[in-house]
Amino acid sequence: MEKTRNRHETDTKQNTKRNARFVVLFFGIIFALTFFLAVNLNYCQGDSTVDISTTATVREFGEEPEPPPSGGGSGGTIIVSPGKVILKGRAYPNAFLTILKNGKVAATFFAEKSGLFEKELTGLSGGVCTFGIFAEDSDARKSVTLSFTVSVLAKMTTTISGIFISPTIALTPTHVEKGNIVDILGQAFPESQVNIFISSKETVKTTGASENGKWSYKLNTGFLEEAEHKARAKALFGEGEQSPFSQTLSFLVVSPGALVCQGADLNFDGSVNIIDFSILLYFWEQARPSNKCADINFDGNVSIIDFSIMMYQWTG
Ligand SMILES: [Ca+2]
Ligand SMILES: [Ca+2]
Repeated sequence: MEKTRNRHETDTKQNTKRNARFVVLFFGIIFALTFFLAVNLNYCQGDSTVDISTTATVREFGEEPEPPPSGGGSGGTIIVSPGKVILKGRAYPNAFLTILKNGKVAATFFAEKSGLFEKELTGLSGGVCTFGIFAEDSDARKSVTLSFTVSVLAKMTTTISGIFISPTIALTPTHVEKGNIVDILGQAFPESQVNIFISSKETVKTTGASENGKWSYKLNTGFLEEAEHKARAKALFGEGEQSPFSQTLSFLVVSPGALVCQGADLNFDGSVNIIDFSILLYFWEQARPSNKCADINFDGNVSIIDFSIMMYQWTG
């Protein structure tokens, strides 16, 4: 009986030892895998990286000294050496750039006159960070924000290069009679090619940015339907480098003469009243009415929408 109990205890001890060895081995493998991934993890991702050929490289600081311990740090505190991130790429001459780190402003600075920029962020604690960057041109127009997620490693320099800031864009006028010109303009990296994409009728127009980064295009609206259209641009430089799309702006093409209309005042007498209402009724539910002004919102039909605009502008 005693023997059996001893054997049982011996077995239990052996099992416990075996289990302990197994646990040590298991966590050893997990630790090794985690370390391996941490060292090799070096990637960029995020919505905006689809369109930019951004690359990230990581190197060790080398002989950089350890930072001094923070004031008052008690003994036994593990000092983690901060990491460093360098962002560089193309913007516009003297563009005002803002870098966001996890949604908060981390740095602001100006691009060079050449349009190139480079910014070093130091003292970053290790871990996965999402960086965003956008530019403001000399006329205070903003680019879209590019973002990328990178793994910042302690004592390492992560370089994110190949950032190509999207062009800025503006257009005027936003209401244009068919056949008239819409001026589309903005800034991009100097001497890059600028492709302007017009929709809903998918069309690409090409122009070039000058030495000072400015670009413009006079779009003749003769080929567009009388409707709302959108314009956005992207810059191309060198061999295949291209920026993401700019912001998207819209403009309305209306029929020739329609812009002389005075809203719901269909007879131009300065009031919106029963006379205008009777004109509206005359053209009620007509598509492209001969009196263009009766289609108050220029959507191609005289409908309840025009009536509601008239009620809103009603002066009596
Ligand atoms: Ca009137
Ligand atoms: Ca209408």
